[in-house]
Amino acid sequence: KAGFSGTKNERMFELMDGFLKNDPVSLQKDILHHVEYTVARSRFSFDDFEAYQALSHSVRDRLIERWHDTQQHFKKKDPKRLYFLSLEFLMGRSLSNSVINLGIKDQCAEALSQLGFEYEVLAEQEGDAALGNGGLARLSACQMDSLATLDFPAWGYGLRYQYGLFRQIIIDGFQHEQPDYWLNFGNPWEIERVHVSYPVKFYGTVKEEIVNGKTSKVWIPGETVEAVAYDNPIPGYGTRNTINLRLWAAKPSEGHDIESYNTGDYINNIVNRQKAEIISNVLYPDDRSYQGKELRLKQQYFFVSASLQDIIRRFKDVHGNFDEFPNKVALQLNDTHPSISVVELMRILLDEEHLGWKKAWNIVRQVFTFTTHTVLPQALEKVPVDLFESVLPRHLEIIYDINFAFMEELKKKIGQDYVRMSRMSIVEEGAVKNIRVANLSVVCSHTVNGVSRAHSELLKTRVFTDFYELWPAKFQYKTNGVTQRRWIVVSNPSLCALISKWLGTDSWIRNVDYLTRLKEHASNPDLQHEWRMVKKINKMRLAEYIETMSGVKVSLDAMFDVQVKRIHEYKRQLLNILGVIHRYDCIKNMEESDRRKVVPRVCIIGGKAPPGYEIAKKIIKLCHAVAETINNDEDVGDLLKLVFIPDYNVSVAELVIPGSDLSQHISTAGHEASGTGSMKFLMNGCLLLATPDGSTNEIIEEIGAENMFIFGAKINEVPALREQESTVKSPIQFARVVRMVKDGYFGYKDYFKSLCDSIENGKDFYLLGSDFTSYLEAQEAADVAYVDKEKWSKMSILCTAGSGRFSSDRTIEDYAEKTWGIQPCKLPS
Ligand code: Z2T
Repeated sequence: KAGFSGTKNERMFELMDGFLKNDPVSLQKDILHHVEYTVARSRFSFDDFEAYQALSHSVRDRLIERWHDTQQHFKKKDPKRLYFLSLEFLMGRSLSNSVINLGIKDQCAEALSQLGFEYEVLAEQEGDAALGNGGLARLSACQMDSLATLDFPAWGYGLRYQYGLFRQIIIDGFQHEQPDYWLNFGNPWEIERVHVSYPVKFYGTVKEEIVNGKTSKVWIPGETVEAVAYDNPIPGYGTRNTINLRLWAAKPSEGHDIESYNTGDYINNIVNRQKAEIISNVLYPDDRSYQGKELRLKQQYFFVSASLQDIIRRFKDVHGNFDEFPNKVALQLNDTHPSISVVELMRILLDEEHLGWKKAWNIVRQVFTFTTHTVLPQALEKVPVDLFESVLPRHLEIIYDINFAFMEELKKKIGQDYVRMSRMSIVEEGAVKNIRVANLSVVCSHTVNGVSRAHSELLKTRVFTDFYELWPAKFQYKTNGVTQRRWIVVSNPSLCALISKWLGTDSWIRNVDYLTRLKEHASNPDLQHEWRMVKKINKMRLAEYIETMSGVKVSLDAMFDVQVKRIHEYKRQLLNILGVIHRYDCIKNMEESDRRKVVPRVCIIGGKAPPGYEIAKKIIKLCHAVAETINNDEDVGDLLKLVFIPDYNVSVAELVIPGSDLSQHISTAGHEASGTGSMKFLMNGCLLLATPDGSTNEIIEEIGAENMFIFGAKINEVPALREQESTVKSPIQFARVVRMVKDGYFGYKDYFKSLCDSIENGKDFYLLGSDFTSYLEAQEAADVAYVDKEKWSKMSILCTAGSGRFSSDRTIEDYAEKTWGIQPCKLPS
């Protein structure tokens, strides 16, 4: 007998002796406990991976404690909550991030070293959670970190893909795609909630029914799939607040078609039902082209439907009707991908809650906020009406009703301007009728955000001009930011320590404004010296990695010049490669004696091409072909190297960015909505070589153009340049390097023909030719600056010092105040 006679809760409190402790001995006990009972290995024999698992479970336990307290606290306070809906989250590794945010890294390292393990080695055992493509998805991850750190009552919702973004392998210089089996070795960072699940309906028909004397629509589905929740705790830094990222997985649904089991074909029935899981199988890897695929639409609706059911259940636990809904719920649409949720919420309010149209519509328009991430027309989702009708018949009806109401409203404001009305319509008429998802999102959201000032201008003047004229106040922007926790503290511990030492505080990790105080020391020779030492350490790490990955030995004295991001024509990796060819050509044609004056360079390119994007794949092959020639040319030696880093992802970025001297962000002006890579490089003291696109102009304002290498046409010059493009001859050096590729100097002459054609006079849509001369000038300016070590160090320090505005903390504070209307809800410590 336990010898206790109180209530159940009293007994619980008595048994609980506080939270898990974070001293090394307690951590060791926990690790060994998990080795034995979770990993089920003997404590006398477990390897690095098993140690990683045991450590992760120990860290996870601490996350769960905080998660419980945070959710309990939110429930008690019932604040307005933000629900962040995104089809993509690029979380990367969780262990390294969690130990930093929990503040237990040193304790973990000490605990492990006595057990014969090295923390850094274990952290590298973890594979990336790559449930996203690129900038948009990593932005979601950075924003979740800021939401947690700033104590906002927020939840993220997304899809738990069985396979994340494909793995890129390079064979003979060509990209091949392989599935990302990220769940095969288990995932200690998620908590499966077998009891949190909702049915999601597809297909079928719509019927009318009389309910309480009113006609009501009833959707009779043709298929039902179950959505099961997986919770991923997101810890804040320097706070106990730990928020939730809830990802949905598709499972066959039980009980909905008992009938089909009685047909006798038991085996086939099971096999068919298993197909439900396809919905959450795989992430679409084409980061900005939408071909109206049925599976994609089903993915979108699946996660939206489950999330809204979850959100409404939580709301109804506390509230008896929907009057308070807009005061308690903010729904953030991360691009158009989750936009079907506006229609789904309408459907729930109309068909299930039986609210009148006016009341429902009024609620919907108060809760949604929409952020768009692009200006590229091919990225604007359009869903064929036929597809919609088959998959979501009731939703199509509602879209028509929404559009009707919108058109009536429009007529009142602008009169009978049918041309303009047809431009603004949610339904696109034509040979194939389409739903314009972007228009739907703009009409139904109370705020439309761009991701940089320049992007917002383009939205107003080019993409949503008609809407801007109608509702100018709806259009805002929140310049993107990245989290300094992951991009300095986790990925660059040496720089982190150096910054804190010189500022005399580590407050900048929570309040990035402190970073500006580095400016006062930018010319201090001692700081400059230590700054260079840190860079050297990071360059050594990177050089080692390059050697193991590509076999190329690189000199640490060379300037590491890096372009890492998804491969796209508009991002102009081709411009970079042609610049490298030019540099190579110059070195080849130089007198021996002049070669001594050349500033040595290691040019590094990395990124994945969308699997179906042929030109992008050719750019990767060209990079390898050029590298092959240059790296094996004895005339060149250490003066120039070109390396391609395969399978670029978040954890590779954590290694590459701190080790770079210079980074390139060279999109044709007017194409990169914001760009966030540049901000990570900036934080790590890497100088930027960039076009005045996306967020770059705002970066110039913080850092000063004199501390950057800016070149190329401006956004407003691009349209005219494009017009003239066929009549203006491209510069002679440009023609020369293109000729070299065309003539087969790097082999694969026929294969590269179409690539060369794509930048030929008259077809050079992204204006490589027109920007080439100023690109080379900017590169030369970088060479000159690099030789002057003191000057370069000062510029580098000023980059970090001025990077504070590009913290996602600033972005999130801004969203919270101006778009979502939410307040912090901090756990008492
Ligand atoms: C993406 O990563 C971005 C835009 C997209 O438009 C799609 C994807 Cl997958 C639909 C990027 C932008 O290209 C980049 O400029 C921006 O910084 C990033 O989103 C985050 O806003």
